[in-house]
Amino acid sequence: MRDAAIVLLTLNEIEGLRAVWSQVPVKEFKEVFAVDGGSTDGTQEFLREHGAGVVVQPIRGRGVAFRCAADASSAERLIFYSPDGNEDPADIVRLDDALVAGADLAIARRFGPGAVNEEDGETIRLRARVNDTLSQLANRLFHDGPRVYDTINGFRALRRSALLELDTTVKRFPIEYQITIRAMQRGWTIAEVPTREGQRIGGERKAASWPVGLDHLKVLLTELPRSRLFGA
Ligand SMILES: Nc1nc2c(ncn2[C@@H]2O[C@H](COP(=O)(O)OP(=O)(O)OP(=O)(O)O)[C@@H](O)[C@H]2O)c(=O)[nH]1
Ligand SMILES: [Mg+2]
Repeated sequence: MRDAAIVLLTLNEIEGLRAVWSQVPVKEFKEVFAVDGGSTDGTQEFLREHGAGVVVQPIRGRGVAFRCAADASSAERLIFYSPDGNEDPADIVRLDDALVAGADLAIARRFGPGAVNEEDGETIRLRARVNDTLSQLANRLFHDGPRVYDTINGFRALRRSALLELDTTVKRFPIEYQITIRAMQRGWTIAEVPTREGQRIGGERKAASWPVGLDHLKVLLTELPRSRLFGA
């Protein structure tokens, strides 16, 4: 049994959840619970029926959800998994293995050698370009180690104590970017696992592209005082 928790992040994901649940490796993990942003589509009921705990957030936002998870769990390691079809449940174990092997932060990367993201095959690939720009900036400004290809993906794992130590402030989507940048600032070991991103199954996207893109830039600016530009 792994001293780790699978943390499902859910906000009205009943269709995706039904599709992926049987592939989530629940038996191998000490804890499996969801942090839910206030679903009204049966997501919470499905989870409880299948033996998963449900922590309902006091206010919405993925950043808030990460903090709720750290407070609610007593496992050593946390693997964050969004059951909307984008993330391959087979990678849950791989991410935990990367932590056990010594990484401080493990990220499922949708870019770089051997990886596939949902825009591959399309011509414009706007989201991939924005992601690449954000990742290149983070690497140049904050990182000494090997290139991190996917600094913003939510499918990731870290020790609960590490998440608490990072003392994150972001309440909404760019929480992952802040976690990655703060890990880079501390010189932590970041491991990436190549993944195949699937298409969303049902439900609706919650991350509106432009506002979320700007929120990422705000995170970058907030973290800038601890960057190479200022001698860090
Ligand atoms: N707990 C919690 N989960 C959330 C919240 N907002 C979004 N999520 C979940 O976070 C995951 C990612 O959100 P998405 O809307 O799929 O964002 P995305 O993956 O960039 O968008 P798509 O590519 O369209 O799937 C999903 O499982 C959502 O249900 C929130 O406020 N609280
Ligand atoms: Mg998604």
